[in-house]
Amino acid sequence: MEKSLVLIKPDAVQRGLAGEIISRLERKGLKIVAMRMLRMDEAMARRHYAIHEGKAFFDDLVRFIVSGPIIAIVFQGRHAVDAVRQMAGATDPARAQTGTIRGDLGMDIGHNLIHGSDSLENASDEIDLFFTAEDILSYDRETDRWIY
Ligand code: DAT
Ligand code: MG
Repeated sequence: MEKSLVLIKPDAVQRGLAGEIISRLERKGLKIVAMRMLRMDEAMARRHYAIHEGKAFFDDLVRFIVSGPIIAIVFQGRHAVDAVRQMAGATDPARAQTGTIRGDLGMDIGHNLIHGSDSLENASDEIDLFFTAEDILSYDRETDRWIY
């Protein structure tokens, strides 16, 4: 099944919204298969956001993501990459639809609460930046047969 890397960003941790965000993704049916809390350093942040290097917002983005603890989570499920992106909503919370995490909980593009991988290929690379193969747990949930 597909895996997606989710980051609960520093603003969400500071605002006490980590539980709310994780809960929404769990309630959808996505399964947590790895999770850790950490504070990214600049080198890790630059690697994670390498595709944005050179853009006007890159330095602010790196400064923001290292500004406090984050929670990195691997969510697994059918179409997990798209499911997380849809639930996160548009990049700018001001444009994100009501019902999405960013639309419901955020105000500003520089404080948009959550990262979700944008493709299966990027998900795999992003997961490797935060987790080893042994960190990813494979297990069944009794509820899975009621989700699929
Ligand atoms: P997403 O997080 O929706 O995948 P992205 O990959 O295009 O968005 O950009 C990564 C992060 O960079 C995004 O979550 C917030 C920040 N960002 C993107 N575009 C921005 C902009 N125009 N101004 C300020 N920050 C921006
Ligand atoms: Mg992105």
